[in-house]
Amino acid sequence: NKALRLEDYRPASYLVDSVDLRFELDPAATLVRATLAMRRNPEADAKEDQLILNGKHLDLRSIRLDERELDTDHFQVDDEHLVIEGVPQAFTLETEVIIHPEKNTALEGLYLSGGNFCTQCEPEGFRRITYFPDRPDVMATYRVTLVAQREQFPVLLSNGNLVAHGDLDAGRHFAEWEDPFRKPSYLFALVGGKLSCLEDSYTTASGRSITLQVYADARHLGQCAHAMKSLKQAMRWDEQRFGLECDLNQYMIVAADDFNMGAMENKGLNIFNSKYVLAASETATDADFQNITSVIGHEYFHNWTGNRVTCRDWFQLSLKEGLTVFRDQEFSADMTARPIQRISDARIIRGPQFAEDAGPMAHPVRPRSYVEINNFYTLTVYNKGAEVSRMIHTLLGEKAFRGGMDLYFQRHDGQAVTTEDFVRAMEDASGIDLSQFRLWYEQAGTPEVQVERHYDAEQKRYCLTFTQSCPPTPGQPRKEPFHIPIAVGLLDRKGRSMHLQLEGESRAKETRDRVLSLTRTRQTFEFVDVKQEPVPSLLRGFSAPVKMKCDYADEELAFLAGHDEDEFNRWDAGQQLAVRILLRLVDDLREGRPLHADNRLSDALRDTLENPHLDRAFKAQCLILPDENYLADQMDVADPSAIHHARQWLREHLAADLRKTFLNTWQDNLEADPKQVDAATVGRRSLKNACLSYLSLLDEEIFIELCANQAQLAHNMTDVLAALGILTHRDSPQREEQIAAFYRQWKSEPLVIDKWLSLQAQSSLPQTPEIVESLLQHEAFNIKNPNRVRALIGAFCQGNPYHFHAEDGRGYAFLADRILEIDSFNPQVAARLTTPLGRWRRYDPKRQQMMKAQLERIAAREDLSRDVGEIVEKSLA
Ligand code: BAL
Ligand code: ZN
Repeated sequence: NKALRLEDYRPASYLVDSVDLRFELDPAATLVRATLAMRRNPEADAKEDQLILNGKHLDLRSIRLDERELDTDHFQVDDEHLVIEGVPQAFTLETEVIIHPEKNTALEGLYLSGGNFCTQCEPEGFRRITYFPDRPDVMATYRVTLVAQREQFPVLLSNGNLVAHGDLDAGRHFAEWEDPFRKPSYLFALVGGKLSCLEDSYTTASGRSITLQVYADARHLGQCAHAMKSLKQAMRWDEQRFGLECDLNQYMIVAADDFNMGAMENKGLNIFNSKYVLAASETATDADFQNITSVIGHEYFHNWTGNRVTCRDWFQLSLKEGLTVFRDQEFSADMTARPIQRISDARIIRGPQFAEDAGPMAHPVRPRSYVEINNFYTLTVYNKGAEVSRMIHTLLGEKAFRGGMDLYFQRHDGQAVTTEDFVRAMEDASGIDLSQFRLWYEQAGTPEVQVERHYDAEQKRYCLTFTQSCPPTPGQPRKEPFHIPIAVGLLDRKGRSMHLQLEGESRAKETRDRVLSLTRTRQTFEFVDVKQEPVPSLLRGFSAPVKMKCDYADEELAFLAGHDEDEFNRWDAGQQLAVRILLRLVDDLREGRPLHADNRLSDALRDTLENPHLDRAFKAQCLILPDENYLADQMDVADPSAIHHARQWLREHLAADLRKTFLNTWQDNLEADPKQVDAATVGRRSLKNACLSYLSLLDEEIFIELCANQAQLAHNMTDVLAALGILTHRDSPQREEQIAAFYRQWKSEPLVIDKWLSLQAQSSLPQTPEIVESLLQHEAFNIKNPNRVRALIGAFCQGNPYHFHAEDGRGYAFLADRILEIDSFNPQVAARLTTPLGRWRRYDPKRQQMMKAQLERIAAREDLSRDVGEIVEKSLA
């Protein structure tokens, strides 16, 4: 498996001006006729007359060049390419191929989901549909004709506008679609099947009316309203924040049950994993509703950041993904509550993204090489990429950032460009030099920033000295210093933010919250006129994706948790305190010492819960202790068992210590309208359920009864699942009853059954591994469906570290078996599952040996996919 390198990029030899596609849709054998108007690329280096097209799993029927049938002497075909010799400067190429959607289990290209045709072409699925220069810098206009049996496939959709439709012979009908915008092949889409449609319209800021359609199967049409509402909110938001208007007459969203990704931004025809479209308060949690808002926003925002301006090559993936995640995070923050959104963004970065940075697949936001591009749709490219866009925003400020975005579109609309083009637009619009900042795109790994502080009481001066470093990552043993924006505040004894004046600045500048630019390896910032020794609030709002290390005393963390005006840092101080306490407990457990409680955390949580000025959703966030995976990442050698027991012990201790406060808070928030999903109601629900989860740890049967009642009687999925989640960890008759009752009630709703599978997979009960094995055989489980796989296998192997890392190695063998099984039909999904095994170096020698043995077993498989092969190979290197 050969790696592709960024430095080997060359412009395409031939371009495509227009594409005419005709599909005769048949599940077993679909005929695809493609007519491509092609010409030599004046930008191409070599002047050879050889045309190389991508094509995979295609049965070639015929080729015509300028209407002349080519015989086999003039072309060669292998598994991946069609090569035609001696093509002219400009020509028309017509190919006919047969493809087999029904047999397509990889879910790339054209396949069937629930009996409907749908497509997934990003990044390289179009080559499974027809022969084509399948790369994002080849952009063309598309005209698409879909032909199918009317009764079986009454709805026929593709990108753009419907220009003709009608009946044909033998019960067939057709629809013809034209997309006026030039686009890369990865944005092509078609859908065909029995679908119902929720329709609405949207009037843009400039007064154009756009038809909005959300397609789903008929029985789920009642669950599409939230998606539609989110779409309209996203359209308005992008006009207001970025001055970007929808450029289409018709915007379609289709819900598909079988989907590798979350959703796909195909021009005018977004195809979504149904998980990110369908929601009703009886069937979806508040988190599901929020995810839908964010993913609908994300795909819509791609229409400008991704579609109008696309990527030159796949090394530039973060150009569209990082920027679009930043945009969707900002949208969600405006639709809900900014600090809560930021906490959720930071949880992803500091948890799994930092782990990715520290593991065998670590790569820069703009990777330099890859074997299989599907493996690079990562948290680094997406979420760290979003942090990189956010840091540019922080350094430039809103106005200059907006100027940079305007300039980016002005320069590059209709083009396929690079991250460098984006940064240059930001620089040119703002006049701010981002030369050093570019290293964020090029260097992998998580920077660490060590802080030293010094107060000179006599001179009233306060110094913060930062020292940055970044550990080696594969292929990058040494790193240059990054440009790190560090937002800071200084708190006085009463917890008020002090005036901030740096040495050399005039007093006039009134500021209590500012961003320091750390650019050197070691750098000191000296504040003057500091009347008392402050407690610094560092990296406010998580202003950079770094590990900030400060030698705070526990009291200082508790003080910040009680006073910081920056809500993110207030939450974070509590988390840091909890991490310290938990790691001490882990040590005590490992050394066989008795466990002791630390009152500082209880006191801080009590103060938080009783503070009338704090938002309920924020309080609920403060009650969630750092998760087991995160704690494992903070240890030199992770000990999943000790972590699990220490965390459980601390939760029980907090429950006992704060019983009265939890009970009062739970009672005060009982009235949360089950039908509402507004921010205030969601906050109420999250807080009462967080309290209930603590109360259930007390040895009081009443709380278990309460959970059983809530699981059985609540009319809101968040409430039901919160209660059932508590019960799944308890070996009790109520557990069995409620799990069985839940299944009976929801067995015809696959997305709800995913929740049922996940809860059981994440249980801490000793019988969980057997239960997970047996659920593989359950009628509700289908290993071919990516959502089911993630719900059961993903939840067990990534969301239940205690059992996955069981000392007998059974969890590892279980995962390796599943990876091998799934790899034979869906490599993309199999590759994603491999991550936990790749972290083997983080564990003790015995676990290391067992995890490594499973990776070697996978690597030994002869017909392993490129996807799994790359990850396994890098994990073992
Ligand atoms: N482009 C793939 C799915 C997404 O990021 O929107
Ligand atoms: Zn995206």
